[in-house]
Amino acid sequence: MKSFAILGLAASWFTVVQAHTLFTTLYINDVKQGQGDGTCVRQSKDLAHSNSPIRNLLSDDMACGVNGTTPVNWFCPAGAGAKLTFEYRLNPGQAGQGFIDKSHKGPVAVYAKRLSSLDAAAAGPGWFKLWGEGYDMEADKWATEKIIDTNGLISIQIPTALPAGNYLFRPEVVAMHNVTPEVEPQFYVGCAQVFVESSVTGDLDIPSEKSVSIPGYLQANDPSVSYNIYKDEEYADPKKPYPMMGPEPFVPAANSKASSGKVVHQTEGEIPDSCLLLNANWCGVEVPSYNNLTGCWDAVKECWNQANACWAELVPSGGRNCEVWGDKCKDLDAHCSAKDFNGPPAYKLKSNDYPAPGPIPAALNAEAVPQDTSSSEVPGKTQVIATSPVSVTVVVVPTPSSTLLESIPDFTPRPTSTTQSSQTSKSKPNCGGQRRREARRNWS
Ligand SMILES: [Cu+2]
Repeated sequence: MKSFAILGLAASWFTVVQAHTLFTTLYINDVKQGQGDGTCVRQSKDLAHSNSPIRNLLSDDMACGVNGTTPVNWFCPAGAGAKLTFEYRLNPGQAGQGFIDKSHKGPVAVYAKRLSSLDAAAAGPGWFKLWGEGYDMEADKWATEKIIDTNGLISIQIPTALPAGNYLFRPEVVAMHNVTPEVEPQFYVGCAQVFVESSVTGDLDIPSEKSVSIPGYLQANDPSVSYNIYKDEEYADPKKPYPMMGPEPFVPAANSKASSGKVVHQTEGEIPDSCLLLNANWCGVEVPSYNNLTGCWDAVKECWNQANACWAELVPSGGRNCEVWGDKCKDLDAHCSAKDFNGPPAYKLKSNDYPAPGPIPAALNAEAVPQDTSSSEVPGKTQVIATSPVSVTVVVVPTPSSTLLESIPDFTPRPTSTTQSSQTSKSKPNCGGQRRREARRNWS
C-alpha cells in the first residue's frame, strides 16, 4: 500500500513536458549544496507547471517564482567573494536534458536582496542587480543562447564588500520570442537562500537609482519589455540595440571601516547536524534505537513517517532521496518481518545525486567586482576567493556525493538477541546520526 502511494507521487514530477525552464540547484564555489536538488532553493509547489513562466509583471511571483514568497527551511552559507552558480533545467526533475528551448531568446540577469530576517518578504523593495546581459550584437547572441552554451549554469561572484547576512539571490531568465504589444515576455525566476559570511558588517546602502522593487521594476511598455526580437533584431537592418531590463548593476564599494575584522557566521537557518540524508529542503534524521521486535516496528513506522514527509514536501526537482530513504525503511521493514529478529540492518545511505550538467562556468560579473588597493584584506578580484580571510569551505555535502555516505562504516555491533543488554541497547537502526556528524566534520 505504502509503496504504491509513493510510486503514484513519484510519477507526478515527470509530467512536465513544456520546453520551458526552472532554477533547481545551487552551487557554492563549484560545490552543489545539499543532496538531491533544490537545497536552499525556492521552487514552485505546482509540480505539473513547475517550469512555466511568469507573465504578469505586477505579480509577487516575479520576485522568487510561484510559491516563492514562502521561505524554505535553510540558508546555505557562502563566504565573502564566493562564487554562486544557478542550474536551470528544461525538465526540473531530470538533469541533463538541457536548459531551455532555443527559441526562447532574451536577457539574463542576477539580482539580490538582503533580508532583515529569515522570513522577510521577498516581494517588494530592496532588490539590486549584480549582473545582467541582453543581446550581444557583436556575437549575434542573446544571453539565453550563451547560457545554453554553459548547459543552463549561470555563475556570479558575491561582491566582497557585501555585508554579512541573509540574502536572496535571484537568477532571472527572460524569453522574448512571444512578445507583441499585447503579450509580455516570459520570466523564469527563482531564489536561492544564502547566508553571506563576511567580516563586513553594517548597512547595505544601495543608491536609490539602483534599488528596485520586484514586482514593480518593469512596466509593460518599457522598451526592454516590448522589444520585438524578430522586428527589432532578426529582420531589422541595422539591428536595434537591445535596451537591457532593470537597473544598472550595483557593486558595493569596499570600505575598510565597515570591516570588523571578525567573520560573522550563521546562527539561524542552518542545515541541522542531525540530518542524515537530504532531499531539497527535507532531511531524514535518526530513528529511535531498539533492541526488540516492538522497537523495530516503531522504528519502521517512524522511518516511513519521515519518508512520507519527504514525499509531502516534494519539489519539482524531484524526490530521488525520498526514494533512497524509503528504500532504507523497506530494509528495516523486512528486518522486522524476519522470523528470527536479528537487530538493525547494516547502515548504508547513499545520496542519489545528478552530476552537474557540465563544467561550472566562471563568474559572469567577475570584472565588475572592484579592486580595493587600500586594504590588504580584499586583495582584488582574481585573488579574492583564494586569499579572503573568510572560510569559504562551509559546505554541507560535496558533489558528486555518492561515495561519501557509502564510505561510512556499517553499524556494529549488531544485536543477536531480543534481550536487553548494555551492548545491544547501543545498537541503532540504519540511520546513524553520530557517524554522519563525524563524517561531516571530516569533510569541512
Ligand atoms: Cu516557454
